[in-house]
Amino acid sequence: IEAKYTYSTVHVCKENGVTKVGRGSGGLGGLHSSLLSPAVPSLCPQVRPCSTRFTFRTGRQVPRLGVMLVGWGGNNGTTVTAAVLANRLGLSWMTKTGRKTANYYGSLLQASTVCLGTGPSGDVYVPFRDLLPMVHPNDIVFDGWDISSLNLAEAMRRAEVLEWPLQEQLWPHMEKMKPRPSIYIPEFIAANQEERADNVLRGPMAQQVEQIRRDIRDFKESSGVDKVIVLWTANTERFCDIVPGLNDTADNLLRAIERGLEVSPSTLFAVASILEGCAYINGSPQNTFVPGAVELAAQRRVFIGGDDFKSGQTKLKSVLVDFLVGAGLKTKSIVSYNHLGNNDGKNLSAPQQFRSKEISKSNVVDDTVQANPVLYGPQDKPDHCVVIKYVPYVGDSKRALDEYTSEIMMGGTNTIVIHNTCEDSLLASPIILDLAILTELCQRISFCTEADPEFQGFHSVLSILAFLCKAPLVPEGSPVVNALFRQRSCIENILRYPGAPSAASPVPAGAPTG
Ligand code: NAI
Ligand code: DG6
Repeated sequence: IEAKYTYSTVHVCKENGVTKVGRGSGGLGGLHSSLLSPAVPSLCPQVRPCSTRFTFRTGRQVPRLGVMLVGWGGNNGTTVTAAVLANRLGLSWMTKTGRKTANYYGSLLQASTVCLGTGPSGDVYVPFRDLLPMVHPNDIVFDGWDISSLNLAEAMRRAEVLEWPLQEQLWPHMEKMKPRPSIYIPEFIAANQEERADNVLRGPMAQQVEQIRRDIRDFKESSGVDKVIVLWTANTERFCDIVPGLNDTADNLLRAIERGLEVSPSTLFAVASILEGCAYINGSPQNTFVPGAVELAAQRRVFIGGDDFKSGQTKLKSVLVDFLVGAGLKTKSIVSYNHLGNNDGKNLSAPQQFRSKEISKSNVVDDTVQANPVLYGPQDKPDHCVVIKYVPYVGDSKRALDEYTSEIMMGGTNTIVIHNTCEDSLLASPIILDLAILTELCQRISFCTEADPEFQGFHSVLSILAFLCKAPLVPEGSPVVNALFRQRSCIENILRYPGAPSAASPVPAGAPTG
């Protein structure tokens, strides 16, 4: 599909002498700065509308997609696998409130719509999934690794997420699935995880990475999938230090692996995936993407994305603070309290792993606050406190309590309190599917501009995934956008314009382009 699109922006030349690329009207959202020209020095303040003519090409051939999950035997890993199977098999099951049927609620691509335009009878909405040819989640083939050896049926029961009548129907399908042995370096996750680590690789670090690469190739061959995407949904790790000579460049990182120096399992998986040419997504908060891993992905032109699924409390925060500050109210304090009783909560009860999550949950309002110098001075930002407590009894049913206090007119205050309860893994699972499907689609999109007529793919750091991530990874020098609806516009526009047929290449009748 070939489509032309004119992206309109406003270049603002500030008095400090730096011209910044402004926001486009209905443009490419958070992706704009990775696609367009960098800052240009200038002396006089001026505002200048500009436009760039893009030509997008999207391959129509939807591949058979394989997704390998690191942490396959965890709550998210088992739940997403079970959900896809249940949808594929068209399962339904009884609960005390009636019969439930498998669905993909919570998936941006499968369960939300886009306004395509206006027709004779008003606005026309289409599902996101119909904008461009993309993988259907029912067709995804799963595989993966876990440090715990339980088969997926046993692991699903351990997770205590799905209703028992559904588990019974899924059991014969899931018990055949067994996680591959994984890389386990105990110091990166909580000590309380050791008891489940009975399925681990041994030997020198470089050999373990080689084994992961062999696993990827083996899965591809044995399952017959065309493409593999690897996604980390294993335990939250502690942050690792960025050390010159160790992980600051691709070469140094590869050398560190050869020498068995300090490299986290999530980074080792990233390196193995990139070397196999497979996109790698990090669903947890830790800094998997050390500079050496980012450089390696750029060198190999492999997509990477992350960090940390944006599922519940943070998703709401990235809407609410955008609303409050956008409405001219000065949010002064945000207190976010969580308690949960699943294995994620158990792992996060250790201080270093909690710290990783605290960082990714806390930075989510920074850009919104910085964007409003009327309310906030350069050093001024809301107090932001994040608490997570482990309460085994509540299992995967996470409770999140939030208090937002804002200064309103003439010294008044406004306090909003929110109580949010739901199964954490049922929020994360559709996000996992969207991350994989969007990433695969991006692998089939290329673009050029009049100034740069050679077709190229998106930047290897896939910032279009920001909607789905708490701490979006963006190309160096690009602004981080946390506000949820700006992030959604980015995806919408990226999908809308490459799918719009141009006069030069009309879409054949019946082509699934929307
Ligand atoms: P979980 O603890 O149930 O699952 C993690 C799995 O990873 C476990 O089965 C564990 O044995 C395995 N594991 C640990 N280290 C491993 C390694 N090196 N290699 C392979 N497997 C390994 O946790 P859950 O609830 O599935 O969450 C997974 C991750 O996703 C966590 O980091 C969590 O913070 C993150 N996350 C979860 C969200 C949610 O809504 N459920 C939202 C945002 C992030
Ligand atoms: C405690 O908050 C556990 C965490 O893993 C979160 O449940 C998870 O990161 C989801 O967080 P949020 O803020 O998107 O609901």
